[in-house]
Amino acid sequence: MAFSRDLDLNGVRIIQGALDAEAQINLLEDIRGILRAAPLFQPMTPTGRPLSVRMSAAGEYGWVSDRKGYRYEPRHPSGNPWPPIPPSLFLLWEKYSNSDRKPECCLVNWYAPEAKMGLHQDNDEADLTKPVLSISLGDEARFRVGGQSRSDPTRSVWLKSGDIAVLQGASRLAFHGIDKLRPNSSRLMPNGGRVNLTLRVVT
Ligand code: MD6
Ligand code: FE
Repeated sequence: MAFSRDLDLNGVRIIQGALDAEAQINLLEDIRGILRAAPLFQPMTPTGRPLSVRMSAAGEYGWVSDRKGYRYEPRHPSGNPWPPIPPSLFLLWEKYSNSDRKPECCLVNWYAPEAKMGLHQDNDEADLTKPVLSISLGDEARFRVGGQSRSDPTRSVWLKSGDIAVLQGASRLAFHGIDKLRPNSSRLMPNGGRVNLTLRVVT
């Protein structure tokens, strides 16, 4: 907390060092709790290709992708409701989101060392004036941000464990993605990899 630093990447606010080592360890325990109730699954594009990240969620809604398309669902593919969003994450939302509404989804993205995420916009939510807050844990990842058109120029930054990014205002609809991970760059998780959490207002 003491040595955080703010950065602007094409309108995305990046708070480097938002979570200290202890907060990261505690948050990882919270995530393990979520994944016990709602195990990671492998999303598919509507054309049937697997995404390289594995996903789960907490909250009233989780984001899923399969042959039927991309959407929010009130249940895990198992049929069970998603577990609740842990209190620690509501606190981070209050601190960094400047939003009068609470998040209804905490999407959990798990990256194996070779996983990445192509440039995309997050626009499946009903109210695009509400921010999306993203928290990174584990191995460093190169995060790329452009503008509201796919062809707009992009800039990138390496997100480290404990960094937070906030897509808000004009950057809420910015194209963004993860180019690649830097393997073995964090000792938070024994076998490496990366977890990204995104908190969203869905309805
Ligand atoms: C990631 N992040 O950091 C991918 N989406 O693994 C996202 O796709 C993202 O960082 C919406 C808002 C913030 C994000
Ligand atoms: Fe996204």
